[in-house]
Amino acid sequence: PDSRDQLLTKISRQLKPARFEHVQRVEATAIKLAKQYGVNVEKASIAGLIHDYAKQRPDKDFIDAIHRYKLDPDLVNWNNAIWHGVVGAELIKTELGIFDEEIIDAVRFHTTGNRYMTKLAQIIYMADYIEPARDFDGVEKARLLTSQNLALAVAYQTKHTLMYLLTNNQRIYPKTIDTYNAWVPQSG
Ligand code: DGI
Ligand code: FE
Ligand code: FE
Ligand code: FE
Repeated sequence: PDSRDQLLTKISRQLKPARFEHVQRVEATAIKLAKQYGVNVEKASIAGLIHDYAKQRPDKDFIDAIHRYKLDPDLVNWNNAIWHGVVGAELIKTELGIFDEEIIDAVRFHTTGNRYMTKLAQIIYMADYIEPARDFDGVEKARLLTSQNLALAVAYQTKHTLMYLLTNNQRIYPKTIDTYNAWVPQSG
């Protein structure tokens, strides 16, 4: 397996500087959360670094991969926001030789979440949302919740992402709704 330095070199070839800096902040945030929540720190580091590996690929690469890996055909109706995690996970296996299912799932679910997420996947989902350069209404609440209760933080992010997408007339990927239904605490 690659050392962290080898991985950094490969990732830096795929990403523009601002995005490369983002993934390093996500890594650092994920490592802190992994220590707090008793998750494998090396996996958190790798997953943080690679989560946006495919973010700057041309659409054609994703369309090709959806066919080549026989992924859900409905994926062709979506866009980079959805592809870079779900399809990016397959590119990572092929191009980086990272096959750890838990790491791959953390990448796969980092944008939409999923009904089932390991602690590692929850950490990557949250670290991406709260890394130090993120600045939006509610980010402080998200940071506090993440430090107190990971599951409630996942619910908080999912709800706020949904509200943001609805407000901006964007389509909702069905898995995002699944995530909401699975993680928002039952009441009444
Ligand atoms: O890649 P990042 O910018 O670090 O962050 P991300 O992967 O969490 O989110 C990428 C984008 O995906 C973000 O602008 C919100 C968008 N997104 C998340 N869920 C959905 C979605 N876009 C659509 N259309 N539908 C969704 O369900
Ligand atoms: Fe992303
Ligand atoms: Fe995210
Ligand atoms: Fe990201």
